[in-house]
Amino acid sequence: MVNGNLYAHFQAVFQRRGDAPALTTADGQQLSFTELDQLAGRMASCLAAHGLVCGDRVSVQVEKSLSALALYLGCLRGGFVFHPLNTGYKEQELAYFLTNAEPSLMVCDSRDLALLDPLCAEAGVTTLLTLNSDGSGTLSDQLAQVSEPHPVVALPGDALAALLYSSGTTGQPKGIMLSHENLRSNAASLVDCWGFSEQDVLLHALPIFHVHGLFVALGCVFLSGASMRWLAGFNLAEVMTALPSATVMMGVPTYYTRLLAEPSFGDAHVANMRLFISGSAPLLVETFNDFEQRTGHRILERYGMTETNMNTSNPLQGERRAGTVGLPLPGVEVRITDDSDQPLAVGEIGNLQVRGENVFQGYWKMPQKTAEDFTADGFFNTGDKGQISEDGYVSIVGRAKDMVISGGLNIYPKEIELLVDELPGVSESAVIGVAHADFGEAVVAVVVGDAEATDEATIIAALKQQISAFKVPKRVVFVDQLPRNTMGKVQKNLLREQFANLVS
Ligand code: MLC
Ligand code: AMP
Repeated sequence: MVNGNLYAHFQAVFQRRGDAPALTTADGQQLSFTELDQLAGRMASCLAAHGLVCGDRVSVQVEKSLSALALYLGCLRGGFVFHPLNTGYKEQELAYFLTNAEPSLMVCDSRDLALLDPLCAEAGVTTLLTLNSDGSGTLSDQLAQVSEPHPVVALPGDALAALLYSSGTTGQPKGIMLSHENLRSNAASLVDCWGFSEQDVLLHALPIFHVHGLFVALGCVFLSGASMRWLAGFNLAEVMTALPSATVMMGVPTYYTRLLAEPSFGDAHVANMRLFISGSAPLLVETFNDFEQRTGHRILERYGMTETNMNTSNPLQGERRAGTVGLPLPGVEVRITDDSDQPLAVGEIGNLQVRGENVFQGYWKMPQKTAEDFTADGFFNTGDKGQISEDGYVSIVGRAKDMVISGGLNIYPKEIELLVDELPGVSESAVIGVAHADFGEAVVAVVVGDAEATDEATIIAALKQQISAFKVPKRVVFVDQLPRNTMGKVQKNLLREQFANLVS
């Protein structure tokens, strides 16, 4: 029987590629495929030594590094469920994730130990280890003592590989259960569709706590045997230095607008590139056009989400149509329906639903919520509003869910409104997204309150204490009252129009 463990598929490629370089960092460190395989094996042994068994969660909030990558691979290899956390998350956010995911082990940066120690105790997490971006920490100390690689655990394909959280328009964040086969099948499709090969060098500047950098990027390279230029984050100077030695880049639209904003970016940087891929947020037609004009490359836009991995992609060969997210990937069914889940005619706008091996296993400990988001015939309702053209190209035209995407990160207004409403001097608030030249959308809080008792800076400072910086409104504006419809619902579209030019 074929081992359904995603790592077994990666390992077959690692063994084939042997001593070839798997990745090179900005400061010139290199790791071969064999070394990466050995590191993952020792990492899995190190985790198992803490008594972890298959299916146990490992929560990870660390900066991107080679060791962090090995931690992900070690979890897959040992059959432990990888639970990555955005490095920006603060106490309140972390407390919820740890209590809900119930990990057996957590890995954090040493600087956050004082914060995480009590949170782990509260959540019943028995082991807390540290891993710093320079490779130091208690996890690394223990790793240095391990010589025996852990075997690649045999698993069925539907075994859980990762747990990633997504907030919602109401209620608490939901844990999205992704299986080894969800990840493998989707990455295998992408390797095919995007033509990945051993000759490719992917510029990897994305964080590895979200689907894009973790499953899309790493899945494509590890299933194809491509190598990587491994950057700790999107630093414009480092990206420009690394680009000439890369053949493929993946990024959120902000990466492309930042490159375009740099006058010296041009032909010399893209001499070896064969493909620029964008996703996680809408790519403006203007960015697509400007990028083509500057570099001659038509950015390939694709569409996905945490629950489904990737659903559609513009073609490698064939027309990459600006403003669309392309065609359904092989094995992924995409349809547009009305609110009763009835398919709509070609060209009509409705709910975008998907079905296929890419779609997740359900929400962690929320069977009711899972049932609500699937139709009777097994389609997942994405919460995106879409349209499909006569020739099959999908466009995302809006969102049924109240969500802002800023620099490729999702922010749910409800979460911010609940916090703002609690602040002194605030009666009520509405949080919206408005156009932002760098982040695509920026979060703005529209507040009704006592301008004598509070002000913009006070509200922003208070929120910075409580939530990740990326969720904090870039601006807070005061109004006498919020516009409401006859049902009493705040008309956010009017606020978005009124404040459209507030930050751009
Ligand atoms: C950082 N800040 C942000 C932000 N990122 N604010 C809003 N939106 C963001 N995305 C905050 C910082 O904390 C800081 O706040 C201030 O804004 C300025 O920061 P910066 O130095 O300009 O930010 P930087 O570190 O350069 O990060 C920007 C970024 C990063 C765009 C490079 O956010 C990023 O890498 N985004 C990619 C996210 C991603 O991987 N998404 C994929 C999700 S998967 P202060 O207060 O400290 O000054 C998914 C599925 C799919 O969606 O389809 O792929
Ligand atoms: P996440 O919950 O972080 O996985 O975000 C997924 C959401 O990002 C999707 O439901 C879409 O709303 C949005 N998204 C991802 N890719 C694109 C894209 N290419 N164009 C428009 N929206 C996108």
